[in-house]
Amino acid sequence: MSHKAADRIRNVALIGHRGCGKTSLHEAMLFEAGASRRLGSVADGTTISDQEPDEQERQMSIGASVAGFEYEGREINLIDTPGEPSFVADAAAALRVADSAVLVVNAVSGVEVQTERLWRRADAEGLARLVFVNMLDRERADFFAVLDSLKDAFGPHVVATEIPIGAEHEVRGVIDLIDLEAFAYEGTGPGAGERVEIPEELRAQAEEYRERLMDEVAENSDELMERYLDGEQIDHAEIVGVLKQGVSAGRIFPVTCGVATRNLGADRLLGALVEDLPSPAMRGAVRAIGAGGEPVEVEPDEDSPLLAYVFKTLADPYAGRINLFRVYRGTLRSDSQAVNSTQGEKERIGQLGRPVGKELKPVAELGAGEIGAVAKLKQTQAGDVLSEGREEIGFAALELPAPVMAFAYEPKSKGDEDKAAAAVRRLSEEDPTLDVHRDPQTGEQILAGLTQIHVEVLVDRMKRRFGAEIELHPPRVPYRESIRRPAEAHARYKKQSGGRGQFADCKIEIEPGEEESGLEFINKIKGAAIPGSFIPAVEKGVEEAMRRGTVAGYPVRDVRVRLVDGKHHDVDSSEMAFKLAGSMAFREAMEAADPVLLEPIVRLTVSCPEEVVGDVIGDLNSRRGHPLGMEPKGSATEVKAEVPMAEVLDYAPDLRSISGGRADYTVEFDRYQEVPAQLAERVVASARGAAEVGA
Ligand SMILES: Nc1nc2c(ncn2[C@@H]2O[C@H](COP(=O)(O)OP(=O)(O)OP(=O)(O)O)[C@@H](O)[C@H]2O)c(=O)[nH]1
Ligand SMILES: [Mg+2]
Repeated sequence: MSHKAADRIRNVALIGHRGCGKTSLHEAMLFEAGASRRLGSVADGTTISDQEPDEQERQMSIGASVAGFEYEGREINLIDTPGEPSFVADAAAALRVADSAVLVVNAVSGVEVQTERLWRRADAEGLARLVFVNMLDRERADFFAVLDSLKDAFGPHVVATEIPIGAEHEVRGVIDLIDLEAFAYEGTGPGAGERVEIPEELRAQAEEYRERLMDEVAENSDELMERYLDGEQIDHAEIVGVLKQGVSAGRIFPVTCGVATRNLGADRLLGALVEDLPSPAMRGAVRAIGAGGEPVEVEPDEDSPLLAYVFKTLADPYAGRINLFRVYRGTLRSDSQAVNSTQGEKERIGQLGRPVGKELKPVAELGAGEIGAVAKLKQTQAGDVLSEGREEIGFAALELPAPVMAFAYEPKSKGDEDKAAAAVRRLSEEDPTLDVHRDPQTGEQILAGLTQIHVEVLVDRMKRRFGAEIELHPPRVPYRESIRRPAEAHARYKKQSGGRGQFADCKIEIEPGEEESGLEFINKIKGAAIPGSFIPAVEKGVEEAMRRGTVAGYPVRDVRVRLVDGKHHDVDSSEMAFKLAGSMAFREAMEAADPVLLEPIVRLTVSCPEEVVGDVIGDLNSRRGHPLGMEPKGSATEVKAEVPMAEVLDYAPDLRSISGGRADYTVEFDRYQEVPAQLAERVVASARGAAEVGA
């Protein structure tokens, strides 16, 4: 097996709660490694990672950003990811193609909602992890309290490999616990860390924490454990060797620390990426899925047939579509051919590049373990597999929350429909959590995202990138109407205006039908009261009348209609006349059959921490919901309930505030149910109002 490149590579994702300093740390590491010449800042909008105008305006990362660079003879792909849950798709994609993750934590707030969720994702992908406690310079920063909260959240194998010197604005550097050496930082230039004496007052503490580290390391090697217990001196290389094995196997999670914006500690974190985190070769086979759904192991072998996974698609208005991918096996070359096995299409591969933020550095080839980009593929998009020949291998779909924040949209100016549709299509190529479709019930164009912020960003991007302006409004609730008891009606349509007249007469009986049956039309005419050729016209008339019910003008469903009698005229009867008579009869019968308004009921599944279950259920009750039950699901609790759709159109922001952002939900249509009388009055009044405005 050959791993020419795969030995040297580190694919590392920076993950963490919104605003913990990932982008700043990404910037500092690039600067420290010499991959950029200045230390950009989020506040000035000058970082390599957050290059999109909306990222700079909002001072937050929206998309994942890969920077490939050399450091100490290694090839590092450092992926900055968004912390905002609205953009979790990119964090999930980055964790899919990384071999390890650095979890960044704010030294003031410690473990937060998204910290835990992203940790679990990294765990599910089987990634090695380091923790970086950032913002040591902030007021009330407390490294040791955060260390405890990390242990509480992620278990006893979270262990400090460094501790800070000084605190809050007086933080000066760090003490390395492996070698018991201190480093002080002055200024923010590259290589700012300078070896100094361990401050006397910190010596005892440093030794105490070193012991904890050594206990943890020794647990990973019986041989080392013995010598350590015998009091033998163990050298750096040996400790690091065992530590790396433990880290790679997910048995140790080292905790480092620093101040990203002061470039304090970025150099040491780079060192830790190289020393403690696994290369693709060390990680070894990655799990994929075969044609029959069976697991397949993919070894990072450069000389085997190509297998690459596309993890992100960018819809650039100028450069067209750009795909970011990781090669898992074999080698992909510039100006070659590949097969998109997922879609069964051949693709011409043009110039390959290694991304550094928005720039692509051209390369001739990319081997197993490497991450790259390619522009202008015909079909390929995120989630697809590129291979040499056809391969029956895929990767599990990313687990992403459902887009539940739905709006109806239309272009701001009439005539811009095509432009808006094209923009929406392009954006949905790069965002698997965006759902756009036409609602068959209401006929509205629907755009659904994860949250309000998510949808705002999308609307903003449509305008900025594609010049398409749209307006949003809450989607209409697809109410329906039906009847509660049997009734009958007799209608006659008759016109005598000179020449040939119009005549049709029919008598119908109606009654509630089976659920989901729509219209069941039964012909009970005996003899030739109505000639057979006119019967379909009566049915058509009923059907047309059912499109707008008598309660509030919503479609009528689930009625059985029996045509029992009628009359015709040899000259004056026509299909048109029978259709009209059918409609008239239906409307009259419906009025007499105790008509009702129906509303869609959805099944809501909320996943939330146990502490907020009570509040979630209380809130659902106030929305006319019926809890169906709850059960533990992993570390969360799943609450299921039936709720009228009308009550959960604005559920996303409310659930967010009830749960402190720690809950998710999905909605699924269940059935139609009668609207309570009082509410029905309101719906009827507003439907009448709308009809008048429209008139
Ligand atoms: N004092 C201090 N401020 C920091 C530090 N690191 C980052 N910041 C500031 O904190 C804010 C958020 O930093 P970012 O680097 O954008 O955080 P992020 O984790 O990338 O945020 P998202 O992309 O939204 O998830 C910015 O204003 C930074 O300047 C630090 O170590 N100390
Ligand atoms: Mg960021």
